[in-house]
Amino acid sequence: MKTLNCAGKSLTFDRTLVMGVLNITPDSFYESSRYQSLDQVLSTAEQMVRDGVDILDVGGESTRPGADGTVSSEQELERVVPVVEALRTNFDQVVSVDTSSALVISEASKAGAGMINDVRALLRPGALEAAAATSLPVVLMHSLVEQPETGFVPQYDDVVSKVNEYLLQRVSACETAGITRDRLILDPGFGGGMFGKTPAHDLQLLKHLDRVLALNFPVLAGMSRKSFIGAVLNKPAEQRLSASLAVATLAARAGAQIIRVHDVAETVDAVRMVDAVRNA
Ligand code: PT1
Repeated sequence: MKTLNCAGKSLTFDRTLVMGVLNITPDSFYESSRYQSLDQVLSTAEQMVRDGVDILDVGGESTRPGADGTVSSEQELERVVPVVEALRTNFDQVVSVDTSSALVISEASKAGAGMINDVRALLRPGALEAAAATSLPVVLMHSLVEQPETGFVPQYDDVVSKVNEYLLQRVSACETAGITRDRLILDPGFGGGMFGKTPAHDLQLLKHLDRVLALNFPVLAGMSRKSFIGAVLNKPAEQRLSASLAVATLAARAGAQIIRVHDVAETVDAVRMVDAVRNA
């Protein structure tokens, strides 16, 4: 059974793991996941822990559709580091840091983070080297956020092939930089235009998640309340919980090892049932 060493805490993939989203941005796409004070973040984290969360994912830069991505590394650092320290002190769960910044990677690691989660797959200057120096596990996500025209949606011949090709290129870059394969988790990057896909692409990626899993790395799926659900149901983010549980269930059933969500209690129940059926 594969186990990851996350700064002294271990994560074992013997059941589906749930990652809880802790936004410390004032402008997250899902209003009730926006936090301001450290106290608010800690009380949300405490509830997630009671609800069975495995990983607490701290993000200080919003990648939501329409957010202005102009948060400086210093500003991000100011938001993220105190939260990482407080979570590490108060809880046993692995703390993951959702960042693309080399500076934030280094400082969050010093503050006790156990995992790096980068929607830009360590493409920003210095990020590969900073991550290599930490010895932490890294989530590499597919997106086109570093392309010159963000928001441009490509016509994929086969979106799954393109995503897999990109992820394997980033795996190679990591290996060259000294990040061994056993530290890597792959994520196809559900998220519509923000991550270079249409809702149809997101649906194809979920339908064919087995092909991403066939690359033989642990897979993380982050679909909670995202716009492709809205595109199918024509409902706002506030009314996408049931559908988020449906897609989390499908991803867990396909074998995704980590599900990234806002609604921990409900998702833990859903994936526990998937695991129970798998083990029956
Ligand atoms: C994700 C992810 C993430 N998503 C990982 N990290 C976000 N590893 C932040 C929408 O379409 O999937 N995997 N960090 C949040 N980004 C988005 C993108 C939120 C699109 C919402 C949408 O609504």
